[in-house]
Amino acid sequence: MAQDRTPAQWQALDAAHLLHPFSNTRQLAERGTRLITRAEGVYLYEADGRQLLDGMSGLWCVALGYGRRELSEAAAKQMNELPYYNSFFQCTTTPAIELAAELAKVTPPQFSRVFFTGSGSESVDTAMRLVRRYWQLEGQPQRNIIIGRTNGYHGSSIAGASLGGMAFMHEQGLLPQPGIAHIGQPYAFERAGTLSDADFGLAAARELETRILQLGPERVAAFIGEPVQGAGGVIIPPDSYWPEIQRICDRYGILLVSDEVICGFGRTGQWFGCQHYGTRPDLMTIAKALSSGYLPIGGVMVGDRVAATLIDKGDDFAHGYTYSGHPVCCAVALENLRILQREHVVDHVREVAAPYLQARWAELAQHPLVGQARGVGLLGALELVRSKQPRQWFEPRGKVGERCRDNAIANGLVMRATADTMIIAPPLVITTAQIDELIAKAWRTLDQTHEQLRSGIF
Ligand code: PXG
Repeated sequence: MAQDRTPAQWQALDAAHLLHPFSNTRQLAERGTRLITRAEGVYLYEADGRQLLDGMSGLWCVALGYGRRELSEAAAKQMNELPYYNSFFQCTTTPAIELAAELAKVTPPQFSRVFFTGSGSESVDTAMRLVRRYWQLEGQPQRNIIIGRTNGYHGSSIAGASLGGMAFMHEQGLLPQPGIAHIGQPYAFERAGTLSDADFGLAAARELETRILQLGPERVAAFIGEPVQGAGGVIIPPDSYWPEIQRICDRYGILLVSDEVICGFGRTGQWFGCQHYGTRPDLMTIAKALSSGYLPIGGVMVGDRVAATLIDKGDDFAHGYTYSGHPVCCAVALENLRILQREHVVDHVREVAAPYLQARWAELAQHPLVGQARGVGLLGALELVRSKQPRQWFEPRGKVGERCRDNAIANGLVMRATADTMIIAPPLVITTAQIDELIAKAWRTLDQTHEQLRSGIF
């Protein structure tokens, strides 16, 4: 497919016709896009054959790595049998039923039902609709405010971008929508000051209580959060944070929504991030690793409390998408779940890959550019700083991170930069030898970036 045009021709066509997500089209056209033409295991290959270790699992999704034939075969088989039908109007398909039943097995015990969507954003949209419908059916329609967090990321739909706390997204979209409030994020490196991590975690969680009391508890419907904020820069909350959030949600009777789009399906070493932190969410949004990204599919796991009200007290739930429960996507997701179980992938993360990655990742804190190396499971972040003691960030924020990311790619490693925080989330099947390779490339990248800074190349 890539052979009938040269890479430069592909780039020119791209520049003429594509609008890329979260990108500056003018700048992109000048620089030229990187053309990825194939992938295998944890490696991507560019059109010229150059190999890149994919430290980001695509966009946090390719849990099983690339090239798993069982997944493409599951898709082909289902395509030939029944490429599409929906679950509207009294109909259903067997892959959707089987996947729903399997999800009930692998998720925490309060979940026995799922509402399927086509993406994480649609899942967040659906969660918002479910939360508000729940309170209407409970006879408390005034309970409609959902609280999210600054710098949280819940997708790019109107609901997702509103619940998320990315100021630049709000500005471009006249957001957030009404009925949404935000509290600060549990970002100890930036916000803890002289507080211990544990005390900061409690203080950050108690912002939720303060906001609930300001708004009036009778008006607050739900709190939504990612167990670990991904797109915001792998913000790992102190261990004290989530139990306190749970206590506050319980105290005021508000619903807890765990956005598991990144943390779900093994990323933290548990099946779901809420299990790592010990919370009992009422709703969980899922996507990405549900199908290892091979086909677009997401869903909302609906806990017993919400399901009972929706079913016992409700009539039609006026919500759904053409591709809710798409049979081919469900067949692939089902096979993906089976492989995760058959190959004990989550155990591999918890017992082998995560401890090894975290031990090696921590070594990077010794680099003069790194103010903090943090991680959990197969997530990692490095804070690039101008000075460690006293702590000084680079000004303006983001330029050094961008350069460091470009250096990483030149060194054959995909890392992402959010401002000056370098982040990784490699495929769950990564081996210890591949982790060594990742660390060596990250180290080389930091050295180069440091050298460029010293010689004033910026
Ligand atoms: N919730 C969370 C926690 C996410 O990370 C979404 C919802 C939305 O999912 P969809 O499938 O609609 O994209 C996400 C998506 C990045 C990046 O650069 C992160 C996401 C998507 C694209 C880029 O870190 N997360």
